[in-house]
Amino acid sequence: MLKLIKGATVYAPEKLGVKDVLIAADKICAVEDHIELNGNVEVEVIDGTGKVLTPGFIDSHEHITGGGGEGGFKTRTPEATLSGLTRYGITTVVGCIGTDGIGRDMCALVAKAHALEEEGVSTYIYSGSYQVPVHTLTDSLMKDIMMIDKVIGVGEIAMSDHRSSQPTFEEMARIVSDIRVGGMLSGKAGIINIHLGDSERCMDLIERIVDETEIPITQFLPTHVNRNEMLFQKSIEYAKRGGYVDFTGNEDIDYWETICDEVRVCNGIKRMLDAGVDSGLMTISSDGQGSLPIFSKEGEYLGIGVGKASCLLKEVKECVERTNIPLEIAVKTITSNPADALKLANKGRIAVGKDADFVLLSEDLVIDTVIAKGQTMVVGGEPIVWGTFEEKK
Ligand code: FWO
Ligand code: ZN
Repeated sequence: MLKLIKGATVYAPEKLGVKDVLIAADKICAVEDHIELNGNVEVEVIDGTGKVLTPGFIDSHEHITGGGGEGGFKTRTPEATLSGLTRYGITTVVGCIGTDGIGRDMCALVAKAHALEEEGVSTYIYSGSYQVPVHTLTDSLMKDIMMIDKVIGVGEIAMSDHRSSQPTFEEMARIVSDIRVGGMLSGKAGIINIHLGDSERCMDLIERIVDETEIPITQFLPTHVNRNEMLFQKSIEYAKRGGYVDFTGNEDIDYWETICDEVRVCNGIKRMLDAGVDSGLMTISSDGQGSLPIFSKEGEYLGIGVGKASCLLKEVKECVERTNIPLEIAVKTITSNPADALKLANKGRIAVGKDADFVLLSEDLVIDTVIAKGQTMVVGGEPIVWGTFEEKK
């Protein structure tokens, strides 16, 4: 029940230097220069010498029940698996529903979130899908967030997209106020995760709500801000006002850069830092198991891919290696920043009392060990704990 990670360079995410970290059950109970136990209690020692230790990664936007469908039923994407999260360092995931708010429903989302929690990672969900009115589980959005423990917000609500419900200002203002107050009453973030599409309306509706109502800008978590240059430029100004902005990682940006003007995450984060955006406002999510459909300018379906959870670490690595962003800044985007935005008090940091979620990596950021809620899930980069029906490969 005791684990001692010795001698790793700890990024909490701020760089603490070489530390020993003691874990008791599922909690961090000490972070010191040296920890010696007197030998009369059993402890598993993990050698972190020469390695980097970070908090477990938080993926704030993943289609854990599967997504897709934009090309018809055969383009429904597969659901997430335990090892498909843990092998990429993800120990906390927020599940959402996207375009298909009928074939994917809230009961399945709650059930899948419980399944992954039982298998060993920490899970939360957004109520709803692209659609407005929101497809809730109970008869109201406030009731969903107040009465369903795993619900921490609403999303992904689509706007500025030919697949959205074309929500009005009034509809959006009501959704945000309901989720905010429902969150307040249940001690949760009450965040609205907004899907931004490719249209030139960008985040206009969000800015109108911030400007014309009492809703604070921190109530919003707009995602896909790097999906095109026009939207990205608007999101820099938005972030400078103090709003959170979520980048969608891309495992194959070298290809996507040839077919659209998606902004490579490491370049986008560098541009925002250079523009004076607070490094605590930027998050990266994977859109894992979500579809990556391609449409013509006329909105005609051309083809489809699937988002990959592996992109989180890949994008952080690119930040460090391609745009020289210090690791303690880059790793905030998938640890303390989403934890703060989503008000996950026990997540996102290596500190006494926090959940024992860790990623131990080589100095060139290749995953060695992943620990979730104090349980070792990955060793030597390979899962040792598998989902119920996963093929052990
Ligand atoms: C993005 C999720 C998109 C689903 O625009 O929103 O479709 O329901 O599974 N994915 N529609 C992907 C871009 C950011 C590249 C989703 C997807
Ligand atoms: Zn989306």
